[in-house]
Amino acid sequence: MISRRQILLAPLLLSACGGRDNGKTRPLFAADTHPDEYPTVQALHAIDRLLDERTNGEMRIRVYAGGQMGAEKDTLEITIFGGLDLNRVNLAPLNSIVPETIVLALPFLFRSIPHLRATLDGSIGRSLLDAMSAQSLHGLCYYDSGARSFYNTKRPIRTPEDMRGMKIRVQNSDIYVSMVSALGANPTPIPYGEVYQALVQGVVDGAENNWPSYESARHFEVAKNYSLTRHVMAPEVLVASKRRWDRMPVEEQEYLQAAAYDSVPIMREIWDARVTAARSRLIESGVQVVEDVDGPAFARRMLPVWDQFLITPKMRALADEIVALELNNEESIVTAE
Ligand code: GTR
Repeated sequence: MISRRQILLAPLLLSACGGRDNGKTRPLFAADTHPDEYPTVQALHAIDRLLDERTNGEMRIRVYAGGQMGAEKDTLEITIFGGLDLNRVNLAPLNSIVPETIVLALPFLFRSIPHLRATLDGSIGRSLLDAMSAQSLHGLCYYDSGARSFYNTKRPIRTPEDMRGMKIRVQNSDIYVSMVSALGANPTPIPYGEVYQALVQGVVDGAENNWPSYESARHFEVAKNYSLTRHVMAPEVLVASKRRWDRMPVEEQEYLQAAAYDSVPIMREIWDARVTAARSRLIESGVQVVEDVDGPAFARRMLPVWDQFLITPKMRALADEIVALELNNEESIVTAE
């Protein structure tokens, strides 16, 4: 079925199919659900600057921010069939497309942000990006998304019992649905751009996200109880359409891949500063932060969720490998959240 949005996007999609515009190489089209100042979009602009410098303006990126291209699930489909060249999405909508990615979305998998970053930067991270090529996507890099925590309009959440019966918005991924059900609440998948309205209208009582998204999407204005459950640390991902990737000369592929990798530390710096700033602005604006969350009680409820989603020995081995990953001086590495 062709949607209204796809019809509206038709001219863009058609021009996306060709590599050149009036004899000049046209920019790569990139989508992001966040507004322009958000760290993931800033990372796309950083890639554009790096490409511009390194190729004398031959390779550029045009960023369509703020969800202009639609919800992540839809933009991923467009990327797969080649109508978008680049797409920055959260891992969640990729879970049903590339099942192995579920491993990184397992609740309470990562001990800390340094543990997450070490996993993503190492061979496990790369192997999951490579797994995307079977689904017509080329995984370029990961970006930080911090830790996700629950927030709601009703009451402070300290234990899973406090969530009983609450309607909680989740991302478009089965593991989030199961996770929220296992906590005794009612999961409702809703696209990111519609969550604010759903909170205002009481369609849902709460949602879950990191500090910058909670602030940027203005959910804090309605749902003022933010409980530091830090239940998921699934990252953001930048993917390229494999159709486009495969048509690029090797040299261009190398420029793009290198610029994507080089944008990761740039984004991390922006991210850490943004988390700290968002957190203090939100506390100042009256958000009630619940620090004394019973973490082990939440984690215990997640054991059946792990069993439900680790469906192959390979996925189980990957999760075990991540848990066993040791870091030097992990305690002393300072990150924002
Ligand atoms: C944010 C993420 C978005 C989107 C959003 C959501 O943290 O950056 O890409 O996935 O969460 O909850 O839908």
